[in-house]
Amino acid sequence: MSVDINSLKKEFPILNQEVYGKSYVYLDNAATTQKPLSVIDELTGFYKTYNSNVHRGVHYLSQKATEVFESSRDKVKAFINAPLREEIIFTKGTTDSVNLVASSFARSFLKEGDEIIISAMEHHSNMIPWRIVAEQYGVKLKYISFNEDGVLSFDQFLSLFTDKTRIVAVGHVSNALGTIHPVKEMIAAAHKRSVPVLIDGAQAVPHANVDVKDLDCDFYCFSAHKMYGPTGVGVLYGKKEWLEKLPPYQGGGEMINTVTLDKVIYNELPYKFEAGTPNVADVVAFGAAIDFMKRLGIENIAVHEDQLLQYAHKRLGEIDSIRIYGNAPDKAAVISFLVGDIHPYDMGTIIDKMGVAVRTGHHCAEPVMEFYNIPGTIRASFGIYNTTEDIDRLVEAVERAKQMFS
Ligand code: C6P
Repeated sequence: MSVDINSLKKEFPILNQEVYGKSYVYLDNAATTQKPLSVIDELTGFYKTYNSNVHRGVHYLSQKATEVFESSRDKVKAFINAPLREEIIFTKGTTDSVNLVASSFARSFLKEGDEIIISAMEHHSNMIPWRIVAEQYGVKLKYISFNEDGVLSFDQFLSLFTDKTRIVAVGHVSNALGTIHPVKEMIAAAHKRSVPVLIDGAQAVPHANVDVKDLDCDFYCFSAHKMYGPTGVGVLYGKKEWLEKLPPYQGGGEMINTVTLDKVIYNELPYKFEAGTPNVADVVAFGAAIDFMKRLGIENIAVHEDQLLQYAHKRLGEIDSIRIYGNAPDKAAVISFLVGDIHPYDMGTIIDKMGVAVRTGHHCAEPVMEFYNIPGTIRASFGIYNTTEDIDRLVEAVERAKQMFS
């Protein structure tokens, strides 16, 4: 690729420190990515020069804050090729976006005996909100199953539809196994049966070109902090026709047009779903994160991460007694594994002492671990600043930990 990774790394202050006296290898990007200086500077710049509330003031700072805040919305719209800017709702993150849809959709469109389809591989954020509304409204949740390689069964998915199916909610990329699901085909199949689809794109938008118009999804959710942006900001993309039909999620300032003691008229989109003072500073910094990703080019990011993934599969695959979980033909930048009978927490702790950060545990996808009958995995996940040398350091650390346990 055209980007020089070693000079790119210099843009990330956190990666240029030593941990336990060793240069730091950060391989926990699926949990959150590190932030480049351009994002950090945008965030501090907001507080230093134009901190103000948005959409409320006629004064200079409020106008300026509103302008930059709204320009982030335009950047998000362009980044995912959404048809309309009012289809971009700022939320706290993917979890908040899914909860918004589940709660509002249920209030208007679900009744006892209805059915919802999700997959058994979902992150808890795209499972528990649906379980809550299922319990509340007497709705049945049906699960798309998957095989040993971590591939969803398309035929079984199709067999789950009945005339009671009201919505499908599925991840674009599994955070636990890295599988890229065929969401475009799944959306087309659901639409053929007049069923809307929500996609949890938390692990897709950071790694590949996502075009919501081309996918034709009804809702798409993601988080800024996995895209080199700040925590506390996420996006709900929703088709205008759906967002107009859904009732507001939360009540408060900004989401109303007129209030009298007898009557409330809600605000137009997207503000109907943005009650209260939004996270102005982080939305502004999110705009800088999108600029950063666009500067590198999402295709370049995807190619680089795919090379890292292939290299990691090859190098880790050479380790005796390793088991890799998630061997789908289409995978994103995640590799989950266990070595012998070493508990993932033990392995993760030792690897950490060697200056390599990975995630261990169930990755908020406990049913996936239940399927494989394991307590959890060690998960390495890659970002644009990782190199094959980082993977060599991981392999070396795993080998040493293995020796310590033998
Ligand atoms: N996964 C991981 O280490 P929030 O926390 O709202 O930004 O994102 C939740 C979420 C939803 N869907 C998927 C597929 C995800 O991977 C995540 C976050 C992190 O895998 C933290 S558990």
